[in-house]
Amino acid sequence: MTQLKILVLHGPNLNLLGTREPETYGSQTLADINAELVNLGESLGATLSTYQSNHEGELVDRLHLAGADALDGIIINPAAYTHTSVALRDALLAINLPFIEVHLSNVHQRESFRHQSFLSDIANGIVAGFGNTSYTLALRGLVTQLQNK
Ligand code: CA2
Repeated sequence: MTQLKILVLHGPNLNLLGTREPETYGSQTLADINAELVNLGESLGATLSTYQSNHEGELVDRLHLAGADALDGIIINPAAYTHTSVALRDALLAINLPFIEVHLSNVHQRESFRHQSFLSDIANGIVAGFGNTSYTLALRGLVTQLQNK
């Protein structure tokens, strides 16, 4: 079986993971999370690339590259842009790649503005509320979906 190519995208402020608000977002750093995902990807037959930006347009640009590179799928924690970004929605629609929306926290237990997502209805799956494990669950789920295509 050929190696799957998956992009993991992290939105604004996630570069602060492990340095602030551990009660909400856990104590692992973004580098820890990425390393765990790359290792898990290897064992599942997937090559991962990871990218974080605090800027909406940079995330859109990275999605366009993913579309041009013929990646197999995307895992995205859009962070606050989940609740605001028509631009990310349009980019994901434009590249037409399967993606999983990930959240560390259970957004539905939090403020009502976090209950709305501009991405959920076009995602292949959503994982929220498991801390860092949300990402590994999303990776396992995406790889399973891609292998069963
Ligand atoms: O639960 C999630 O993963 C979120 O996507 C995180 C976003 C939030 O706006 C979404 O509603 C839910 C916020 C990310 C902020 O990350 C920080 C990490 C450490 C310290 C402070 C912020």
